[in-house]
Amino acid sequence: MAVEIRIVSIEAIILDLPTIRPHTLSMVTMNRQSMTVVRVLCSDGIEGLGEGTTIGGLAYGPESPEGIKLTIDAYITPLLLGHDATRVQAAMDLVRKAVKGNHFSKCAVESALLDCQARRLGVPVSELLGGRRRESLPVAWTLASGNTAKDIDEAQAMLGQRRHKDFKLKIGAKSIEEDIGHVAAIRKALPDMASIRVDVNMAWREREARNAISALADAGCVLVEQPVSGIGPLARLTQTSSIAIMADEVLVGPETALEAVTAHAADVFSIKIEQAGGLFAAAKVIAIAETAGISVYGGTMLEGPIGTMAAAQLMAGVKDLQWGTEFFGPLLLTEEILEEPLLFEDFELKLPQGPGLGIRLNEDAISRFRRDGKQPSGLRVVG
Ligand code: MUC
Ligand code: MG
Repeated sequence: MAVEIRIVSIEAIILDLPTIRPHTLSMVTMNRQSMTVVRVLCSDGIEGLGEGTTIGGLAYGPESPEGIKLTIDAYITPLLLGHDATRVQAAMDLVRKAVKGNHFSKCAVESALLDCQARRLGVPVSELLGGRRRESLPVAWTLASGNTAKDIDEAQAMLGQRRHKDFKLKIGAKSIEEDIGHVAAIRKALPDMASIRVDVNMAWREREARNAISALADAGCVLVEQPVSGIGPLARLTQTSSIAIMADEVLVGPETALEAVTAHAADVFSIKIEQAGGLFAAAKVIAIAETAGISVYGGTMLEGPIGTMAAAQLMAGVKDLQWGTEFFGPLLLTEEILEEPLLFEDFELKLPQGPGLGIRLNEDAISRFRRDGKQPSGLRVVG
C-alpha cells in the first residue's frame, strides 16, 4: 500500500529588504519591502516556497506582513500539519473552511504546497495549472520616484538596457493638474516604442476622474488603472473613456470578478494571485474575464522573487496577454534572495525550466534579512 506523504512543518519568516529608491503610490511611500516567506516541508523531504507580501504595511490592503505570519502560524499550520501533501486543493478546502478572508496568507501557503507537489512530480508549477502557452512574459516597469526628471532618466535607462518598454506611472498623490503635466512630460520625453499607463489607486472621485481620463488620453496615456473605488463608478467611467480602464483593487476573488464583469466595470483585469486568494482563485478570475471578453494583465503586490514566480507560472498559461505583466517586484529590491536571480531580458521575464517554482533561496540572504534574526532551522530543499 502506498505510504501517504504528509506535511511535516510550515515556517513563516518575515524578511525586511531595502528598495532601490523610495516608491511613491497615492496612499504611501515605500522605502523598504517586507515579505513573509513560507517554507513547507513534507515527509518525503521535499520543501516548497510561498510568499505573502503587501505594500506599505496596512496602507494598501487589509493584510500586513505580521498579520500574514500570525494567520499562518496560529490558524493555518495547525490545520495542515499531518495532512496529505499531494492533495493541494483538499488541503486548501480545509483552510478555507476554517479561515475567512486572509487571501494573502492563503496564497502564500497554497503556492508553497503547489511548489512541493510540482517538485515531487518533476514538473514546473505551470504544468499543474494547465500548461504553458509561452516561456517568457512582457514586464512593465513602474515609475514612482515622485520626481518627473528622475522618472524620465529611469525610463530611458530601462529602454537602453532593453529591460522595460512599458511604463506605469503612479499618480493620485498630487493635484490632477500636476499629475497630467507629469504624464505628458514623460510621454513626450520617451520614444514611440514606449507605452505609458497610469495607476491612480482609487485616489479620484468619479467626476474629476472623467475629466482627468480625457486629459490623460490627450497626453498619450493608453490605460488608466483603478482611478476610483467601487465597481459602479468604475463601470460608468469605462463606458465613457476613450482609453482602456483597468480594474485592480475591486478584484478580490472570483465573486468580485463576477460582479465586475456583470457591471462591465473595466476593459482589463489586473490579476493578482494574492488579492484573489491564491493561484486557483486567480485562475478563476482569469476564466471569468476571458469568458466576458475582458483582457487580463499580470498585476503585482510588489512581491519578491517567490511570489513573482508563482504569478508568472500562472500567467504563462494565459492565451491572450495583450497588456503583458508588471512582474518587476524583485528588481525594486537592492538585495537578491535567490541562489540564481530571475532572468529579465529583452523586455521580458524568462520562465525557469526547473521543477516547482524553479527557484532556490539563498540561505545566507534569508539569515541576513529575517526580522527575527534567527538562524536557519536546518530544513533544506530536496529535489
Ligand atoms: C498596484 O496598485 O498595482 C503595482 C505596481 C506598483 O508600483 O504598485 C503595485 C500595486
Ligand atoms: Mg494597481
